[in-house]
Order: sequence, then structure tokens, then C-alpha cells
Amino acid sequence: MNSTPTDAPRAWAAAGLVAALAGLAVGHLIAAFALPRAAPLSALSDAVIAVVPLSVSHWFIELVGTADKPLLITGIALGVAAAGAGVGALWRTRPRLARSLIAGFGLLGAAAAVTRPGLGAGAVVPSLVAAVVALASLTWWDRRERTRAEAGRRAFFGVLAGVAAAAVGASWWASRVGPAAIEADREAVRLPEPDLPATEPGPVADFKVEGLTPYRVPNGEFYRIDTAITVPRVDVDTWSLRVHGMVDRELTFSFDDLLGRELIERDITLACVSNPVGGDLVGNARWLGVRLADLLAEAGPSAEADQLVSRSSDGWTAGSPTELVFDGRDAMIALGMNGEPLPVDHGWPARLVIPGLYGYVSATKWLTELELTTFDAYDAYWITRGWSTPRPIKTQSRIDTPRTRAGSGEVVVAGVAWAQHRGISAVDLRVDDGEWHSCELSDAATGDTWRQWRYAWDATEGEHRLTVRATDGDGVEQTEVSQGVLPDGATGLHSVTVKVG
Ligand SMILES: Nc1nc2c(c(=O)[nH]1)N[C@H]1C(S)=C(S)[C@@H](COP(=O)(O)O)O[C@H]1N2
Ligand SMILES: [Mo]
Repeated sequence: MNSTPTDAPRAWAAAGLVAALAGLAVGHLIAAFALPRAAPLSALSDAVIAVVPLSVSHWFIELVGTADKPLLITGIALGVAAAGAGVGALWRTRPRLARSLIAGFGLLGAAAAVTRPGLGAGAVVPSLVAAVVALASLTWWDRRERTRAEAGRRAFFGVLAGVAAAAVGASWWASRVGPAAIEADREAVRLPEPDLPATEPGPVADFKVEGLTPYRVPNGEFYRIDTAITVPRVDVDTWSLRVHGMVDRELTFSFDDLLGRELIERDITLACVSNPVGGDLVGNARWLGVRLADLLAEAGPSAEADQLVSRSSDGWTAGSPTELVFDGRDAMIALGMNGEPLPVDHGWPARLVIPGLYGYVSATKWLTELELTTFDAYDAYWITRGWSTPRPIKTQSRIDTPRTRAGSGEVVVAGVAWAQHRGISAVDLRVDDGEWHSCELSDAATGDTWRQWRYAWDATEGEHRLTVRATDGDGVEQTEVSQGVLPDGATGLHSVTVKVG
């Protein structure tokens, strides 16, 4: 029993590393089929996002932008690999401690998974299995050491690498089959014609200038922002939307119930509060859905319920002012986006869209619940993380083209401007420190969408700074005072420096 291990600590560390990776791969395989969000790396990443202090997450997102999630997952994977190597090296002299540590890691992953909103007790399985695989692997290695079976070393690494590769391959396969089933459900949906079609903006909604964002952004190019490490896969046959809280009667709707109701179609521009000045976390689409006010009215909301909390299948929440939902604007439960059922990334099968509010306080994707409550009683996801309770969207404008270079002579400068629900009444462009020139605006049907603008600039050689400024539908000019995105949206004017010649 007490024979000295033959291999050097380095070999033990390698064995630990491979055992950890094999465990992780098998854990992911189990999760891939049943519960992707419970996969050890997904659950741990989700948990880190939930517990990390605000200042740290803001610093990180500012540093790496939307690469935050892939980087976080990679970091955790490297951490697990390093821990595996450490535990392997430790097992050589302190096997008991090493075994306890592996069990501890398994429990940590299981705890991370089971505490994710919307995941049940079954979520512990992938991480626990991962720990068992790692334990069994190192036990095998240990036994081989004690019997001084030199030859077994090759077999150990060969088998574990094979198991890991097979599990990764099968998970990859599962990660395609699962979404394919959801995609098939989605494609089987025939969206009815709207009862109340969108008003066409007019003959020139889109200037079609090269480099200018189109009036309606195609679904595949539409910006995506959410906290989901693994996009929720909602089974539309069992999906339902529950209306509850401070209401006279609770109501539940199936997807077919919603499709069978009066459907409105509206062009609405969605914007993210964390969009920096000149940024692209904003997009316009044609949404098809059920008027939110009509549906809520059937439940009989209490007059005291000033907050509508919408909840997604993965537990994310947004809190919107009930008053705005009932003030006549086209707040809706969207089922269609640009003529298609909602894409999975954008909330399949149903999401909320409320014109005039940033996404974090209105645009819940993978919607499952609407709860009438008060702002005093409940703080939604981003409110507990330092962002403001709902405030109007800030008037913004952006230069899309040119961004860096242009030839001399006439150059069409163009971009988009938005101030949802108030609308845009004017856009002006300034070259260097000159006068403000008024720009041509594209047609708009409502104030709920952005408008394109363009200006024919007589560009002269050299470096020039272009600055844009919008005026909203109330006649209020976009402020030039710079403010960061926290807590209620960035302000300031967008400028680009263009080299002409
Ligand atoms: N379930 C869920 N819905 C969500 C979010 C989220 O993290 N989870 N993010 C919101 C935010 S911050 C924005 S800006 C919009 C973005 O919608 P999009 O990804 O369709 O552009 O979705 C909103 N809905
Ligand atoms: Mo957002």
C-alpha cells in the first residue's frame, strides 16, 4: 500500500489534468442532451456572473466588450484544468486530500447549477458525474502506480483522451441536434397576417446608401444582448405565459392562444442602455404580436400595481412602468420579427417589446411570466446591479458612413438617429468647427423607430472631423454633454475623423 509512486510529480499532474478534462467532457455530454445550462462550465460561468461584484463586471465588460462571455468560459475552463493538474500532483503524496478536493469541485459545480434560476434538482447531475469520472480516473492511475505497471501509463492517457474526445464530439453533435429540434418547431409555425398591419413609413424609409445601416435590420445581423451563457431552448408545446400578481384573476396563455388573438404589426427600434455613443447595440425591426395592454386588461390589474415584471425561462427579469404599457403606445408580446417567428437568439417563442424603453427594462426574451407588482416591492435583474429604474431613452445619432476615409468631392455622409416614442424631428451635421448643416431625413411612420439621415458633403483634402446631432420630436436637441452608459444610458455627440484624399 505504501509503495512509493514510480512516476515523477509531473506525470501525476498530467494525469490530474487529463482526468479533469475527461470529467468535464463527460459532464458536458450529459448536460448537452437534457439541460445545456447545467453543464459545469455554463453553470459556473452563470454563477460567476451572478455573484461577481458590479464594479468588477463593469470593468471587465468595458475592457473586453461582448467577448466577455467566451473569455469568462475559457478562463473557468483553464482554471478547472489547472486545478486538475494540482490535484493530480497532490494525490501522489496526499491521496485523501486530493479525493476530497475533487468531491468539493463536483459539489461546487452542482451548487452553481442548482442555484441557477429555472433549473431544478436534476441540474446537479452533470457536475457530480464529472467529479466521479475524475475520481475514477485518478483512482485507476493510482492503482497502476502502486502495481508499478509502467505499461498501464500509456493505456491511461489513451483511454482518457479517447473518452474526452468522444464526449466532446457527442456533445457537439447534441448541441446541434437540440437546437435543430427547436428550429424545426420554429419553422413549422405559420404566422398569421396581422389584423393591424404596420403603417408603411413612406416612399423613402431607406436611403440605401452604401455603409448605412438599413431601416430594418435583418434578423441575422440584429444586435444581441443577454445574460444567457447558453441560450434557453424553449419547447413551444409546453410553453405558456402566465399573468399573475396584483390582478383580479390569473391567466395562462399557450403559444396558440396568442397566435389566435388579434395581432398587431409595428416597426419598433430596440436599444440597449449599454450602447456607447456611436455604438451598434441598437436596431429596428418589424414586430408582430399581441397588444400587451389588451391582454393585461383581461386579468384586471390593480390600480396600485405600478410595475410590470416580465420574467424569462432562465429567470431573468425586467420591470416596466405599468402606466406606459397602458398609455396607448404599442407595447406588445412579440411572436414575429421581420416576417419570421422570433429567432431563438431574440427570444423564441415570445418576447416583450415596449417602445421608448431600453431593453433592460422592457424587452424580455424567452418570456414566461408577467407579474403585476410595485417598484417598492421588487427590483428586477439589472436594477439590483446598479442600473437605474426605467427612464426615457436618450436622443442619439450615429454616423455610419464614412467612418475613416473618403475621396475628395461630393461624399454622402449618412447614419441613423433615434429617440424612441418621441421621434426625431431634425438631424444636423458639423464639419470640423463649422456651422451646423441640416440633413435630409428618411420617412418615418411613428416616433417609435429610428430615422436615417444623409448630407451631401463637399469633402476637401485633409483630415476632417464630422459630428452629428439630433433633435427629438419634442424639439429638444441631443445634449453634447458626455456621460457613460451607467446608470441610464450614454449621452454626448458622435464624431468621426475622416481622411479625405
Ligand atoms: N431573457 C432575457 N431577456 C433580455 C435580456 C436578457 O439578458 N435576458 N437582455 C435585455 C437587454 S439588456 C436588451 S438590450 C435586449 C436585447 O434584445 P436583442 O438581443 O433581441 O437585441 O434584450 C433584453 N431582454
Ligand atoms: Mo441592454
